[in-house]
Amino acid sequence: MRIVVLTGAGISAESGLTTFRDSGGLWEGHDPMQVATPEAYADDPGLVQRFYDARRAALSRVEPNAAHHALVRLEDALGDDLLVVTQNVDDLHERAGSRRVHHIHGRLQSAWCTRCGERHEWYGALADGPACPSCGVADLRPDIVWFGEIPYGMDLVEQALEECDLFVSIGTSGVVYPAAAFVHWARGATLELNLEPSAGATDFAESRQGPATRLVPAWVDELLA
Ligand code: BV8
Repeated sequence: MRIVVLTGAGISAESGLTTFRDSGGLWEGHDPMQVATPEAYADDPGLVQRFYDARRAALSRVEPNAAHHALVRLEDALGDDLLVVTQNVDDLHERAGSRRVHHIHGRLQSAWCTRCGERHEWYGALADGPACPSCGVADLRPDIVWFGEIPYGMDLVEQALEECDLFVSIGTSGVVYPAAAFVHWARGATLELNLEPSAGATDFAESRQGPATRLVPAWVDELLA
């Protein structure tokens, strides 16, 4: 049984990381649509760097939840037949123990040098303009896919969706593309697990509502029974 799971901010909500849309559209006081863009970074790099520095710092204050752990149990059973594709830029899947996670929108804990192109694991702040460990130039940006930028590894994801027996979407509002289109690319059965029906709920063969910490463990138990 080959499964592709897509996760969004909703899977991290019960760990204490606010989602994009449940926080009334503002986030750390900013509208993600206004801050998560190359234009915003060009216009006011300090503001954008501080926005991401705050979110990177918040990671050390939260823990994975039962939904993240349930996906690890599923991976222990399925191995490489499970691919977790996440829109999230946090590290909760990895800290729960997931080994095969693909971040299509980048990661808070990666810094990308716009001068030499190298990427570096990064846990501290970037707003104070640290030098790139590779080229020494102070030109590191968050390694995040902003609106208008191309998500990472779309060909890998598209192939996995075309080959999978089941596509499960967890904790996403289904308004951001191309992730919101994955349900149409999926070959096999489709299931949505979300607090409330997403924008694309009717595109799924089945859609269940409830908190991820209840729905995901129950779904994994059902699958592994
Ligand atoms: C691209 C990183 C070309 C930043 C993010 C007009 C129409 C359609 C599309 C477009 C358009 N104009 C422009 C576009 C394209 C644009 C887009 O889709 N815009 C939308 C907003 C209209 N997309 C892009 O620009 C993308 N790039 O298209 O390039 C291309 C395409 C294909 C191939 C080649 C080239 C790049 C988009 C990436 C932007 N970066 N993140 C950062 O994190 O700061 S997006 C960001 O928001 C997240 O990463 C996530 O992907 C997205 C949506 O967030 P969600 O994860 O869904 O979270 P949200 O708050 O929205 O929803 C939470 C859900 O959880 C809710 O449904 C809630 O009910 C549920 N929930 C809450 N609590 C719980 C829960 N569920 C379960 N349990 C709970 N406890």
